[in-house]
Amino acid sequence: MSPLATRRRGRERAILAGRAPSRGDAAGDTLTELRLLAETAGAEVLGEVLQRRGSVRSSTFLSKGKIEEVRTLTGEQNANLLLLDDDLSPAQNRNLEEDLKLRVVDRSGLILDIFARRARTREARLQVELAQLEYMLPRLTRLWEHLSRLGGGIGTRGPGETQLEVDRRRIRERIAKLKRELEGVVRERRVQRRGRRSCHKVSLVGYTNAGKSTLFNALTRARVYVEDQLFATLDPTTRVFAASGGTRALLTDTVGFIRKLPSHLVASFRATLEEVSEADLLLHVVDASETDPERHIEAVEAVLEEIRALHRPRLLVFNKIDALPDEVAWLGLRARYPGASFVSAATREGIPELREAVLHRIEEESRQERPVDGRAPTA
Ligand SMILES: Nc1nc2c(ncn2[C@@H]2O[C@H](COP(=O)(O)OP(=O)(O)OP(=O)(O)O)[C@@H](O)[C@H]2O)c(=O)[nH]1
Ligand SMILES: [Mg+2]
Repeated sequence: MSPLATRRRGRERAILAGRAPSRGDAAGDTLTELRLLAETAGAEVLGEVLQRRGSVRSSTFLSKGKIEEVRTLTGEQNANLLLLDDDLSPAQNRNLEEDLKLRVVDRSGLILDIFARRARTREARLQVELAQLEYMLPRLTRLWEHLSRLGGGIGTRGPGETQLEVDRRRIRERIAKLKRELEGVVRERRVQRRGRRSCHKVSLVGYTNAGKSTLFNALTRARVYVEDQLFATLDPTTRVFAASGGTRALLTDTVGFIRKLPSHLVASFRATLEEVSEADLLLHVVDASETDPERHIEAVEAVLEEIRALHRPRLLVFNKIDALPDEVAWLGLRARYPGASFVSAATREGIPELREAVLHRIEEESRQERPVDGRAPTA
């Protein structure tokens, strides 16, 4: 089902394309994330093409000149895939593929593919399949329109259209079925959470690869999966992480966010993300060694807004301080984010202080908004 699944035998040979950085952006940084995504999806990156901002062509996204550049590179490198850093409309995707005679996968398609590879549990599989089908539905229409136009005339149009209708109906039926199953998952999770109502709930959120799972392990002594790849975690895991003087707190590790996370994914990961929107405190984990942490912070806040969790109490936690280049970088961050915590989940530096800060904060929050039994005030 995944866009890249058809050619998994050999490694995919990919060319990347994206928009050149606008003034003020770190140069050379633009396609770094796409390269990581491509590699996480198992592709080999053989070349890159950058298009000037503002020169997007509505029919193909890439300008004529850039299409020729891609064509040349593809020939030279014997590439079999073009990966776009942006999202394409179904029509742009098809036009580019036709013009280049090359498979084209956009940013959402690529992220969906990675999620599909990562999904292990029933819940994650249901959520990813739903997002994939929603993504496919409008593209399927285009595909059949395209085929019936190619064949043209008598004998092809009828069956083409009929087949399209059949396929669409089957996909819609499957979508409806997945939604029903996911409703069941949402209900199960709600029941589970009800059982934990007397505990304070803390959720880790942050950009993918920020070190959330490593920090989760450091705070709870659990051993969840940690990997230097994007979207290592898809399923939420919850553990007790602190109990002092009657304060019981649970910590949840969950899926990472990314710039332009496909909205189908956000919507279908509702069961997973409800953990976040109902947390008493969010620990927003940021990779301190990133060149532009603010960009990641903003991307995470955009997703929090989408899942209606931006209003939850939040604590900013800079992780990987061991990987900061020098003292100046460290002081710069401290000055810029005075309320934040600074830790290294790897060396455990700052972990005891973070634990204290979290406990202090949840006690403060609960004094403000709830009576002692842990339920929200009724009035
Ligand atoms: N140097 C350094 N590396 C770290 C630290 N914490 C995590 N890492 C590394 O960062 C990478 C990502 O860590 P994860 O804990 O999997 O990150 P995550 O935020 O859970 O990522 P996803 O689940 O993919 O969203 C791994 O290679 C970790 O070893 C740290 O404090 N210092
Ligand atoms: Mg993780």
